Amino acid sequence: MRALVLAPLIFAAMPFAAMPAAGQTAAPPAAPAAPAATPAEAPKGPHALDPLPYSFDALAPVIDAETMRLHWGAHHRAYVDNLNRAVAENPALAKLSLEELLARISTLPKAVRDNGGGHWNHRLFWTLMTAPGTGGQPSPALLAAITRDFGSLPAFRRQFEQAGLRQFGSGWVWLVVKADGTLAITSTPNQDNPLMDTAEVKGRPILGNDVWEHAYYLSYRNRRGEYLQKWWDVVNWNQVSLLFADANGRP
Ligand code: MN3
Repeated sequence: MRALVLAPLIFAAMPFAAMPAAGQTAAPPAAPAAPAATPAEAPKGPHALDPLPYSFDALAPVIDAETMRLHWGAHHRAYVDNLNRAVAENPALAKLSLEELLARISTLPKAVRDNGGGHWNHRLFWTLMTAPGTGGQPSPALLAAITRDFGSLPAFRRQFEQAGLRQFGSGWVWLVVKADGTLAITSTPNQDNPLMDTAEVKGRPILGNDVWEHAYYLSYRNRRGEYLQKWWDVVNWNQVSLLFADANGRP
């Protein structure tokens, strides 16, 4: 009985449909027409969307899987695609690194500012997080600098949360190493960041949190303060400590 049941499936799988009958010519299957509303495909480079360093659900319950899927797969992807479109229009810009673009952003088109910032910010952001409770603690050197500049680690966290809450509308809150080696908390609107020549407080970000609603709205609705508090559970202090050491070693 088994062979009788399987036989039609085996025949169905054979590529008869691809073989022309006698007297006919094989026509290639028609390609489906592209929907008229689809924009032209973005150039493949020079900028690229890297894979997330963990699964979509790795940060749950602090950040839910659907938020991560949309945030990385739709929002970050759009920044990369639109940045590539923007630099494709200007070959001189296509030769510059992302950080070289940010350093002269005041001279560049708004599309480069919005999407170049969006790409740089999110690329850093993914690396600053890890599964809840696995991110370790600030290194002794970083903890000493935080204590020196903010009083204590809890005091720093409160000030960082407050800066995130005070950022009106969409933006980011940052911990930066300034040129003089001190730490500062700052926030920026939209997709700006402290590497841009337009930034009020300039420095190298070693920690940053995205306070756009797309970062938290599915789980936290309008409760940005709750998101900022719970976010500490997924902060990857091991990575932040490496970034601090690297920033301190820069000229
Ligand atoms: Mn975002």
